[in-house]
Amino acid sequence: MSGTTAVKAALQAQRIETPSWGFGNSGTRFKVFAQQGVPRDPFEKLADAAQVHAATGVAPTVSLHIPWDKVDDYAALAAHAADVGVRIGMINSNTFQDDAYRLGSVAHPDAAVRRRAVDHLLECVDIMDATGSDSLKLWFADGTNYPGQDDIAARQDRLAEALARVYDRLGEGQRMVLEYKLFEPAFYTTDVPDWGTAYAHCLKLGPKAKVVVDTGHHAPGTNIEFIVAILLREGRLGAFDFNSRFYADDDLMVGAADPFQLFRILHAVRAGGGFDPAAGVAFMLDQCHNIEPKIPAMIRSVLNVQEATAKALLVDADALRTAQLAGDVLGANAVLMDAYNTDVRPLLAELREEMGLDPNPVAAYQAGGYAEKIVAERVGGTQAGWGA
Ligand code: LRH
Ligand code: MN
Repeated sequence: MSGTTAVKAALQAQRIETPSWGFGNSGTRFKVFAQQGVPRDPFEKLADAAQVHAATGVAPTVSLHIPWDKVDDYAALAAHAADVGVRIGMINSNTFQDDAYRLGSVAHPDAAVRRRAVDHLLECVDIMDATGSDSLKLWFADGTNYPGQDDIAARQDRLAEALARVYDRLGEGQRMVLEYKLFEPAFYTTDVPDWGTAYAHCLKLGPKAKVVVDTGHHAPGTNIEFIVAILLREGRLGAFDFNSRFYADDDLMVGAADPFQLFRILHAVRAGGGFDPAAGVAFMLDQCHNIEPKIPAMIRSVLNVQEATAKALLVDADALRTAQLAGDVLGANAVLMDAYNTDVRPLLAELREEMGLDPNPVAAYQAGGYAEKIVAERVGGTQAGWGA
């Protein structure tokens, strides 16, 4: 993309969705460290998300997770979102925490359990209607722990049947995005373990079904930008769940563990036309801030995505193509590395000032006094968490 002006325009048009659950308490099976000032309900989560948007200018939507964000009046929740300056984004289903789901949900051997799971997914579409959300995000913990525990193909049949029921319920302008994950909580088979399985189900369902790439859901060493390039080429990349990891699904801040990988992924997005709003790719964060303060971590994460995006947009595409077509291996690699090694922070600081924002959003947030305010105000009640 030639010219700083065009790069700035693309950065200003970028939209990064924050996860409501990233503002609540989270942890591991070993411990959940509660933090003072954590939201007690979805209304307070939206207020915190509004701080991230106010500081960065590019995070206007918040993804909800049901039942973690269950309320009596979803229209009131959507109105509250508007009052604080954000909108409700994707609706995430949850068929991984009920006792009934020990052996799976939509792939469970028992039809009654499958019906229960499908009813929840259909309820999530009702919530999309009530909140104005256009996307249902599906991740299934379904799988097995031991060879022979269940029939692999039969579970795929059950999954396909459930997905078709939900697909048929989608209304005008609504879509569903299917997330894959290699393992955990299942440790032998996972029913949607990789992009190929998710893609195959989406193809069978129809054009309103696309794939979610969660950057923490692959086997170590997986070339995620290859998957991104393929899904974009097929028009089936629906969304990213951005986070980073050193080992497994660590859900650390995006770009923290491997900023070069994030750059390569966003370069593949750019090369595949994924930054074009018409491509319909949603850029979301899906993280857990187990030990770090949650709102500054979310702001830092948005900045990490912006920095990697700016570097990807600064790649000299013409020089790259020329070198690639000439078989100039080192030349082509150098074009990419020049962009990656560019310090884009001054450009982003300048853009923020042009957007009327503080060039240093984290410092601006910390100077604003909101952190102290919520610690003082949010006394009593039950802090939000995963409820597991
Ligand atoms: C599963 C996952 C999925 C969400 C959950 C919070 O690991 O990535 O996207 O439902 O985290
Ligand atoms: Mn995810």
